[in-house]
Amino acid sequence: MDTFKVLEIKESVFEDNDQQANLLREELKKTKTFLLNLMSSPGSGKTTTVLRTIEVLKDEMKIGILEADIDSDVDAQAVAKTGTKVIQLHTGGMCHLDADMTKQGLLGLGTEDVDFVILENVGNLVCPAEFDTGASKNAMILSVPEGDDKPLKYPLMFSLVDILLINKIDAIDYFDFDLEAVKSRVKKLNPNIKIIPVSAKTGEGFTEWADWIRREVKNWNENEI
Ligand SMILES: Nc1nc2c(ncn2[C@@H]2O[C@H](COP(=O)(O)OP(=O)(O)OP(=O)(O)O)[C@@H](O)[C@H]2O)c(=O)[nH]1
Ligand SMILES: [Mg+2]
Repeated sequence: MDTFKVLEIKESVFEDNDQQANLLREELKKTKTFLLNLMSSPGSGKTTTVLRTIEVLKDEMKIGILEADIDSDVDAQAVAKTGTKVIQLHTGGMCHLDADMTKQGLLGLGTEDVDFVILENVGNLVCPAEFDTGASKNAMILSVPEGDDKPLKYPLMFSLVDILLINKIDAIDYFDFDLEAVKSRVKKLNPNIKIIPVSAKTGEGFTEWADWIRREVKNWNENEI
């Protein structure tokens, strides 16, 4: 028997997504729930990163996961195996989540006993960046095999997020991927961004990533938006 719900989320009826997003952030602030929106292209390693993040932080935080996909429940199944609270969201063909859809997911998950939620957004390097989900912070992954030119071709997501994980760094010797060029391209778009090279496969970089999460969760619970 499945240990998680699959929720078919409805397209939002709200016209002003930014307003909905701000309202959701205020609610999350009141309930001391830190919501991290994790975005990237399909296959760059979101679920693998979620699984390793759970492994590192599960003993110190109550974690919940929202898995958003157009179809299937393989990602929620992988998370459910760890015993972590998870819900699978189906977007009905949409390639992003907006604030109202995210709120429907959070209601389905139930956040009373959760203090850190990761929303694995739909795999897409463009659409998800166009909608504020109401998240406390936004993170993205660029993986080495995708190429170092992606910040030049798809600048929006890189310019909006708080942190960039450069994943599959274990595979860098097999690709023409100029790490320093990526860093400088991204910093030009977003001077305050934090960049961490990681491998969700080997765990490289996850101490720094976990430290960033701990710090942001603490800030979220102690400071004003
Ligand atoms: N070598 C290497 N492979 C990785 C790493 N992280 C993920 N992978 C592999 O990349 C593939 C895709 O990883 P996922 O975690 O499913 O990627 P995703 O972003 O969740 O994919 P979607 O949900 O389909 O968008 C899998 O075969 C992973 O094992 C890594 O750090 N190094
Ligand atoms: Mg995934």
